[in-house]
Amino acid sequence: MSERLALSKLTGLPRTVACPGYDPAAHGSGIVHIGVGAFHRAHQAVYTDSALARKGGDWRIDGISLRSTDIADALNPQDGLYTLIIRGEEGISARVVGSIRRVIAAAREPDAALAALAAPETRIASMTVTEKAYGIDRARGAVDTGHPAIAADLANPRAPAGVIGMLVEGLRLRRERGLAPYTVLCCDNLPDNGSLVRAGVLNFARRVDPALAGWIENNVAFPATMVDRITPAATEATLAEAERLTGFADLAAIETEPFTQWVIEDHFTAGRPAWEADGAIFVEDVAPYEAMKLRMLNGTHSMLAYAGFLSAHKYVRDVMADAALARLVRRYMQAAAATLSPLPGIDFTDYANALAKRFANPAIAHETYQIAMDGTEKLPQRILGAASHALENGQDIRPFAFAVAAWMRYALGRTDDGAPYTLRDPREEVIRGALAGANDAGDIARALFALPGVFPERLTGDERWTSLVTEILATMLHKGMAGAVKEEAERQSR
Ligand code: CS2
Repeated sequence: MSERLALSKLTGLPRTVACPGYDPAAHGSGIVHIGVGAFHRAHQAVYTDSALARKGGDWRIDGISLRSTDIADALNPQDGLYTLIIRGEEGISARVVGSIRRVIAAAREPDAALAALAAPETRIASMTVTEKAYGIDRARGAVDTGHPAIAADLANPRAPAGVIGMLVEGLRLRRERGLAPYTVLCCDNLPDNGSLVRAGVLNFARRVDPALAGWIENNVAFPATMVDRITPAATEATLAEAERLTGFADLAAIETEPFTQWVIEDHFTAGRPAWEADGAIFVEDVAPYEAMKLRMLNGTHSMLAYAGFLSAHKYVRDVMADAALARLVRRYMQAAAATLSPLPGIDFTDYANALAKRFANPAIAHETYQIAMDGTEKLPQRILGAASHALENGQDIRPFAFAVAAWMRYALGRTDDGAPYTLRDPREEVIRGALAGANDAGDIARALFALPGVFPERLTGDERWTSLVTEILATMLHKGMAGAVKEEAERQSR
């Protein structure tokens, strides 16, 4: 293996690799980011890198990894540097990103994580921890006391291990020390993510320290954001490619697409980096952008992930090369667009065309099985809200029913050939229990519709919806997924 990438090696990089346009070591940190996964490294860290290059400031990022220690062990010996590989149809480019200062593995150094949140220079606490990590009951705007991290942190709030507990303890320490709070910036694919996290943080704080809750309510900003960049999990091939491009070993390299988008509510009480320098868009209200992205991009992604995985398509690009499935992708986007309120300056047909092109990008190996993960956490905001809207407004519900039937078929945990796979869903056990003894499409649909906290009453209480999902699921069971997809696409062209 070559030498590891590090600050002292930047001058040794080939000219073809773009370097930070600033001296990373000369900038202090101002952001603590929880969840330093591939997505953060392809998105917020890159915007911050560009902002540092163009506008300077002490805005480097101290990462916190909640559970795994791998990313800390990969990035820290590299002085936080990593290679971002961008793969478009036109070719490949590489850039070394310098905005991450260090990563704290909270499981190993819990005090260091809290110290970073409570440090005077920390002005933003942002996060990408995936939907399931929050433990917020959306319907009630309160924490879910049955969520493992919430339960553990409520019992031991001074030594939190989950994201909400950590944000609250960080704020408690700041208040105790007379420091201004940080702005809390949620960058996960959740509707109204700012308000959602605010509700969870306030509710948690109320349970442990009501005076703190009052202080948070009056002083802490929780701007909402819409984030977008298709970023597959890194593989050995990613790391090998980074080494080939840079000449250095890099255990934190990632690859992503050329497209990137970030829409943010400009409400930061303690300042922020000049993210607009790299094209971030600041708006009054993120909600309509978020709805468009969640329903058109992520909803379609989930639909094609279940139908594609079970049609033996490993990658999203393979799904797009399957004419029948590609037609269903188009149909789904159109139906999702019909549930949205108009957004000035955005043509949903153009947006759909751009999405189809991004999904088809032959250079991006995005696994359907990766997107299929955590379905019960993703379905509500991606598919079920749009389905409810369509049902209530007399619009076409069939594309949504097909998507949900595909998820139900996936929830059985075996392919049409009988090969088993794990669902990789936090409710996996519950699903298995619910499906024990379910024999036909009717039993399966009934059992899954009854899962607590997934399907809204508006859908499960409507016979048109439940019978359509059941009917499509029955076709999937009888004809196999590929057969059902073909039949559905033919129906579409009739
Ligand atoms: C995907 C998203 O894995 C998934 O569920 O739908 O990660 C998607 O690639 C991103 O939201 C794109 O911005």
